[in-house]
Amino acid sequence: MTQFPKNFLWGGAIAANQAEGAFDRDGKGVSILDVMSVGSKNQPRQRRSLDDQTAFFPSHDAIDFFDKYESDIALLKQLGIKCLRTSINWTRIYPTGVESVPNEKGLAYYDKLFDCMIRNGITPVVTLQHSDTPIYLADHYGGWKNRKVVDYFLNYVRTIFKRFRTKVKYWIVINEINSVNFVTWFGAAGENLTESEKEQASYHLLLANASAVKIGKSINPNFKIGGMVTDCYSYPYSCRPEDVLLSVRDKHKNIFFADVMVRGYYPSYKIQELKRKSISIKQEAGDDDMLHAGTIDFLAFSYYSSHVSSTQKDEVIQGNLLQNIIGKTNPYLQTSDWGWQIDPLGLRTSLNDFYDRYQIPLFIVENGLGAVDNIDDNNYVEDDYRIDYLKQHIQAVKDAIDYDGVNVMGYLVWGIIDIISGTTGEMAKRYGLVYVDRDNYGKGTGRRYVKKSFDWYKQVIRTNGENL
Ligand code: BGP
Repeated sequence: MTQFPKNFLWGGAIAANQAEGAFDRDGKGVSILDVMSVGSKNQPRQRRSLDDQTAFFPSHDAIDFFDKYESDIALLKQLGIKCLRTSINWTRIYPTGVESVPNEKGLAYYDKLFDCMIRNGITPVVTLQHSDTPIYLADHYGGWKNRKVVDYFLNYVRTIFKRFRTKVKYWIVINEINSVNFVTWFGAAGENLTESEKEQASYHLLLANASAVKIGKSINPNFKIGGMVTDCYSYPYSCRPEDVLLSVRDKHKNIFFADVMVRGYYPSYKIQELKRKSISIKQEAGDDDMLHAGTIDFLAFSYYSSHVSSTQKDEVIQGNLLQNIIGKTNPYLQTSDWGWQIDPLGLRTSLNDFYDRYQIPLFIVENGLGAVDNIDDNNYVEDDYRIDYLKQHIQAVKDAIDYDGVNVMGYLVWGIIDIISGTTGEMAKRYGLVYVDRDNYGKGTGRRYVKKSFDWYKQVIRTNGENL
């Protein structure tokens, strides 16, 4: 009989900016995401002025998790999840990022939230930065390309680690650190980084990640601190040697971040690339030691889709906002309503690939299906398509553990309660096992209704993955 490990971390995940709302309450400052308007499958979110009456900003109310966390956590207790991943919004704690004293009301909110989770038997897994850099740091410092942002971030990190030293054990420093490769809000919001600024920003993010690990361990040696990437496994489109080599190159682009976080130094392929492009990274004394000292305890990753590397660029997938990391459509796969290709076996391949390379515990901290749900007259959603997606992906994890011997710590369903989409800000792109009555423009009662997938996942957890 196939067995998931006894203490397998079954759970769900959300992020502060996509769930909390209350964007200006209790002294919170404005983050980059708070000025991003709603987009759609074909229209990326755009930076707009806060007083622009024609713009709708989904993060401002999101799903009101800020006020509704107690009843939401009670619902998640019924689901039986062992852990919930959420993030701390940096701007609740340091509204502009540069204050010397943290905002006590922001800290008090997360005290209440974590206490509530713990009371309900749900272990918090906490991300320190989930895309919500203070807008002040983006506008006045140019975002992560500026070294000062590392210092401000570490000031915030120190505050958080000290405050929640005894409440939180599992930490993820930066959400999808490799997404600096393809989203603009890592830089000065709305502005594209030049290649050398992007390399400098990547360096700062990696340095911040390593320093956070070091700081965390000095505050509580029992902390388990992970680094996180979005998985970008890329198949060669064909066995043409050119396609195969391109898939290696594409892999380097993304796995570079994991290589540094796990191994503690820049890999030789990156060093050669920087030389070739005459890009020199500005470093300071002691940085190399810091990268080396701050390696991660586990590698966390999000997985939604595999990708294809092809030297023939004629068939780029349309509608996927991450398309600049994608070559061709994979003819063997189906796509979601938002054009993301569905590939459960790809998850197993990725797990093997990561584990072969690093031999450290892996944590799937985001996986799920963003789909259009139709709620019936009885307020019920029969989301068999979601059950099917999750079932196949969990089966792939099971096989990776049982057959391939991969060390997997846990599996979290992304957007366990419907939240706003990260890439488009839409509410209609739903991942949840709980339906939230709210539309793309914030209209609706905000009431929660369990979907069919809720009961399905409940029995998966109850049987520790035996009944899929
Ligand atoms: C990841 C982000 C999440 C989440 C997820 C799904 O990149 O870490 O914040 O948004 O993608 O994306 P979306 O919500 O756009 O479907």
